[in-house]
Amino acid sequence: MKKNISRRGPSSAVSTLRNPGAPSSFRAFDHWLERTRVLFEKSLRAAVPPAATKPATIHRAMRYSLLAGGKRLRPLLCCAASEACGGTARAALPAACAVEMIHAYSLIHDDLPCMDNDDLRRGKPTSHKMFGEGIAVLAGDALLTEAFTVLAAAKPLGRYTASDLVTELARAAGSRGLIAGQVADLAAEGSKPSEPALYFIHAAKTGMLLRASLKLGAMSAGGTKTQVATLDRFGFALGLAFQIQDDILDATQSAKKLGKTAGKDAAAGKMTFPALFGLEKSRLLAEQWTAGAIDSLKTFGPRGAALHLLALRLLQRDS
Ligand code: GRG
Repeated sequence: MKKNISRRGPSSAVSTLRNPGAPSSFRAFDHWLERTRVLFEKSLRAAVPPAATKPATIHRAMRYSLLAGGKRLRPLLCCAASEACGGTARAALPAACAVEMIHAYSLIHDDLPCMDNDDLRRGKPTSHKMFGEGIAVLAGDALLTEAFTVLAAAKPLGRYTASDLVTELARAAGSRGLIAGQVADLAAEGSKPSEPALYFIHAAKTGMLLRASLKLGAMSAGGTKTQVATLDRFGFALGLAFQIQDDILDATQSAKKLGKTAGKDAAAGKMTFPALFGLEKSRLLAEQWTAGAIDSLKTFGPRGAALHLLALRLLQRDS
């Protein structure tokens, strides 16, 4: 897997994270978040068949997991990337829905007894607890498949075709992307923690879909090859920062706060950043990767503001 930023990220930029700018830019960002979420949620509800569509069980199960909330990070990145390249959030909606559908499928399958065996997701019973294992497997399969129907209907601007977008997402979700990360994660359980293995798992499991979300947003807007590559670098660094923070929260927050079982990584002997580096160093690494991500946005100027503030918010989150 290509790494465009050094392992530790540029530490010189870390201090700017603690003094990110005027509160007015945060207010504008909050409005952007609200507007973009409303636009996205409406589009997502329409992207999958209504719950009563036969066979109703599968459509109820798909909608149960897909419309259960969550941060909507991937669609927000997708819309912000489109805007950073001079496009609109609306232009990125097919891609935003497709990446969230892939994300929902991966969570359903990850929660299954044969994977992480979890009962709680986003504060609600997991899919297999609600519908049984068979329907949960099928709901994941259906979301994965339908994501490509949704994306194939995209009308990207300029130099890209819907087929380019479909290829990009299929690569990120496939056996050299998300699946590779999950395979490495399964293989690593109970084995001796190693830094290269840890980086690989997180760059694949978390990073690949974040990178694809950004690239698809940029491609939807007809962004240049340089813009797409820059957002890919941003996504790589952001993915690591996000996952380190996720590991820290798993080790330090309650299940009530997280909406999912807490402390599960340590109990399962998972390879995590706190397990390998301790909490203090993990916090520093999360800051460094966030700073590295933000640093790569310079060429976008003010158009990169939403991505910049999204990266900061992710670092500051407590759930
Ligand atoms: C295909 C089974 C299968 C797995 C692929 C993506 C993945 C690998 C597994 C999902 C579980 C997991 C812990 C992934 C790491 C990425 C991550 C932190 C997911 C949670 O994403 P958030 O925090 O979730 O964005 P919300 O609920 O906010 O959408």
